[in-house]
Amino acid sequence: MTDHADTMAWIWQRLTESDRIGICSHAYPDGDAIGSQLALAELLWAQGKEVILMNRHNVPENLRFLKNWEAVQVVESVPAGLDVLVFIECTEPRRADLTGWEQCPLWVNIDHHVCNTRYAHLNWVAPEAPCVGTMLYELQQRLGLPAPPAFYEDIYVALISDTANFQYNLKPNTFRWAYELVQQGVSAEELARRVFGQYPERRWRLLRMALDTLQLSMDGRIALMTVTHSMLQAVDARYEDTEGFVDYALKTQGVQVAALLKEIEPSHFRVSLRANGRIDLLPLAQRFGGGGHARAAALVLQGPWEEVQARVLAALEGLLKGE
Ligand SMILES: [Mn+2]
Repeated sequence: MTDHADTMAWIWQRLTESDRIGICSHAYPDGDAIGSQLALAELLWAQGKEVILMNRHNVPENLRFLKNWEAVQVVESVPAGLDVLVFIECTEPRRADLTGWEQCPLWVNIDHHVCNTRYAHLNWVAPEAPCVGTMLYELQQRLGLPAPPAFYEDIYVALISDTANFQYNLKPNTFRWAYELVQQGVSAEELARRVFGQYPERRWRLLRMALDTLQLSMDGRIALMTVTHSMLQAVDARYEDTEGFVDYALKTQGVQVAALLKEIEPSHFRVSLRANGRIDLLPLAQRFGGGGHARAAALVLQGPWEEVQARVLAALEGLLKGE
C-alpha cells in the first residue's frame, strides 16, 4: 500500500496555515462526498478555522441527520476570498459543476478514484482506499488530531455508503476501520438504519416502475434498467431516489454488467454502470467522457432513450466480447 503520510501532513499544514477554507464535492453528492466534507470540516472547526462547505446539489435527504449537515450550502459559484479550496472526490474540477473555482489561489484534491487527473496544487489520491472518508480517518489518526464524536460518524457513513453497507470494496483494512470506528463509539446499526432504512415511499413507487424496465441481453450477461424523466415526475421523485437501483439489475443470476439509464432532464441521461467479477468498466466510461472505478462507473449521454440505450448496449456487448 502506498504510504501517503508526507502528503497528508503537507496538506494538513497548508490547511492550518489558511483562514478561510472552502470544501466542495461532486455534483449530486453521495454519502462519501457529504460524510468526507463534514469530517474534514469537523477537524478544521476543532482548530478554530472558518470553513465554507458547498456543493452544486443539496444534501440527500437520508443524510440530513448528520451533525452540521445544514452547513453544506448549495451554490453555483465558489465564493470569492477563499484561501484554499478542497475538492473532495472529484476526479476533475468540472465534476464539482461549480464556477469561480479558478479564482481561489490554492487547490487541494483529495480523492480515491484511480482516474483522478491530479489537477490541483496539492493532490492526495489513494485508489486503494474504499472511500475518501477513511483517507481522512487515516489523516486524523496519524497526525493525532482532536476530533469530536461527529467526525467518526461522518467517516462511518462515508464507508457504508461507498461499500453499500459492506458489499463492495472489501479489503482487510475496510473491516479494521469499521472496527475502530465502532470502538470510537459509532453506532453501526443506527447509522445503517438511518442511511439505508428510512426511504420515502416515492422511492419504492419509482423502483417499481424502474424494475418493470429491467431487460437482459447477450444471454443474460447484460442487464439494463431505465428511469425516465416522466417516471420521476409521476411520483415526484428526484435523482437521489435512484441511489442503489442499479444494484438490483446487477444482482440478477448470470448478469456480469448492469446499466441504469437515468433521464435527469429530458433526453439527458446519467448512466450508472456496475460489474461483477473482473470486468473493468473504467475505460468504457472514460471513452464516453465519464469516470469512476473498475466495478462502478458512470457517464452522461444526450439523446432520445432508444438511441442512448442502443449505444450503452453496444458498448457493453463490445466490452464483454473483449473488443
Ligand atoms: Mn467515494
